[in-house]
Amino acid sequence: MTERFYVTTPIYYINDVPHLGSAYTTIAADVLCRYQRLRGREARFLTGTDEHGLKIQRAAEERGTSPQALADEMSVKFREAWPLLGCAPDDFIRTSEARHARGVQALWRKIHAAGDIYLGHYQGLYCVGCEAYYTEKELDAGGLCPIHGTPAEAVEEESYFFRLSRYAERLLAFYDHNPSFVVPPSRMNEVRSFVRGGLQDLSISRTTFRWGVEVPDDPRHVMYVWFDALSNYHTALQEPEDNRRFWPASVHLVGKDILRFHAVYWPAFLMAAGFPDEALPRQVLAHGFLTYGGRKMSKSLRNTISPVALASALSPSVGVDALRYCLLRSVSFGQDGDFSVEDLLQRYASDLGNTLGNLVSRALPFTERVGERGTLGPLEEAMNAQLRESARAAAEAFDAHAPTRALEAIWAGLAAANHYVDRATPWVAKKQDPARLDTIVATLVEALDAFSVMIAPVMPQVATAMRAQLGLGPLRSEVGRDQWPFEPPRRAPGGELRRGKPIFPRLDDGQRALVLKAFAPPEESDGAAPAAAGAPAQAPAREVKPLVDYATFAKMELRVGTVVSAERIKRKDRLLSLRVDVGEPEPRSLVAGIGQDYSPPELVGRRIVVLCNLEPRQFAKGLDSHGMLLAAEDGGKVRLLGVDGEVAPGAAVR
Ligand code: ME8
Repeated sequence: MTERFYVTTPIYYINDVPHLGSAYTTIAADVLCRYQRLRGREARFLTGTDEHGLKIQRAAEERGTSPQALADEMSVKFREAWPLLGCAPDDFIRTSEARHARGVQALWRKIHAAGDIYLGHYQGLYCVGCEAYYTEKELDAGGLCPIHGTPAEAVEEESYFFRLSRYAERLLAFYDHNPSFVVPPSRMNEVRSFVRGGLQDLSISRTTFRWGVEVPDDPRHVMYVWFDALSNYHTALQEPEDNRRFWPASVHLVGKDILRFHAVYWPAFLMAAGFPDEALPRQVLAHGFLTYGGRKMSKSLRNTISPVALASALSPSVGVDALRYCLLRSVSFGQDGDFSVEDLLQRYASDLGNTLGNLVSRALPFTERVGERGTLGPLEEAMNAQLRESARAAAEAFDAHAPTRALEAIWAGLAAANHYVDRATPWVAKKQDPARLDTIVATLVEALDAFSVMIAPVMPQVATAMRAQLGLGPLRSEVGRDQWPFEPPRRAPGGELRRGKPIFPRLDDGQRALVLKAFAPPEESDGAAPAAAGAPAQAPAREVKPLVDYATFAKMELRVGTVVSAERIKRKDRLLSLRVDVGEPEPRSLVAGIGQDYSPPELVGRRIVVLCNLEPRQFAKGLDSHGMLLAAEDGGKVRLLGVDGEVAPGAAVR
């Protein structure tokens, strides 16, 4: 039995919606998993959300909500986004789940029992954006975090420490025996020199906030969010059903920003917990950053675009697959690269429309059934030789987790197939030599069958559409059955062909202009500063929610309310406590996170819209909100929804 395959993505922070950067990693993981399944391997793909830590606790406070409520609301956006991008993870883990807490506490206990966790005192600098400790040396001038450009905070508290210093030698020996543990190789060198530079013990618990997994036997402490988060890759295999047969992970896909956590801390934690070297993850693949308009796309910088919105603007039928293709083809996987909508449109028209789509359209108009293949001539042999080479090179590249190279190999084959059509001239054979036409069409049909398999990991929907035109059913993977077309698959004569509409509908100039305008990168204000919370709205991380039926909408009780009183809540800048008349005998108490945009006096007497049947929520002891007012948010600014004209409090809003 061949080895199982287990691929993971980072579990994403939930301080914003999924964007093209997180989609990039998730799509790559999906592609590698689909490829392995086509090769007949039993494969598993894990993603999820990283929900604990100070960053999330603060984000919740700012929004006037609890961390758990924020986590519930945001995690679902990730869970729902991935299928909309053609990704089919087998499991989605949330670090706030009980199954995860059980797993991570068990891991902690093992390391503690081995003597590698001790209680001490931490004093140092911490970037909440990264959830990471920094030394002064690592920070930019002025004590600023090199990634977020914000000041690192001084932290001083009792803390449990992990004896990372004990693992430097074993890690270096492990890297020597497993030189492809980190790829690309340049990143392996970085990791090696970091470890050679000496490892300090790592603070792995905090006492100054509560939003985390409790440390076993010491509930004053919650675990450091990275200890908690990294463990997800193993805890997810334990429950609800036992999937530990997939361990160790074949490849952890990560952005280069979080390489150290995965290539140093994670294997060290596992070593301390008693995992032998053979049971450590096989590979950490650190890919580069996608930039957009020249700057890193990230939630904290807020210059992101919604991949779901972009794909559907490009084409409702094949936009998702086209985006998957373009993300993996345009930027060599592992390197940094700029994403541009121009490039997406260009590749849609040329690589997809003119090369792949056109080959399908050129092969199918001559007959409705596959004819006798007959004897292949030199043109067919040459094309098939290139096809075999493409299949070999693409498999080698996918096996090496190099999807860009795999696509290049497949497109070399497609170019050869188009060249073959030019030279074989089926339109001439149709008039002069029907037997020859049968040979040409059969050869092309077999080649297209092979291409449909090769593109399937990246473009699963296009593969199915192509196969339908070839009269073939969708691909179904099966453990133990290798379907990779190292040899062009044979097609029996008589098989039906069902020529359909072009797979990649052409976009006219107007459609192209619309996509370009809607997804133009934000203008640089001064050429240097990252776009902060108020970034221009041209490229919104617009979230696309699934449709709801009217009955679901009608369950919401929306009413007009008049603000009777408003006051600030001590030590919570953003929160205001309001009493609002919604047509009931007593005004309702509401808590709203609008304190930075409205002062209490300007609210009194204002007519607003209130969701009255939202479950009450407690913000602090004695501070409950019985409903929610509606407001629009744009670039970090909040504006209240109002009512036009005289409307009595309590009037229904529909
Ligand atoms: O770091 N280009 O979560 P995160 C390419 N919770 N990839 C990008 C990207 C960009 N511009 N922006 C984000 C965390 N990514 C932790 C991980 S794992 C145990 C805990 C991708 O939401 C890339 O994979 O900040 C990066 O590593 C990840 O999103 C960071 O996601």
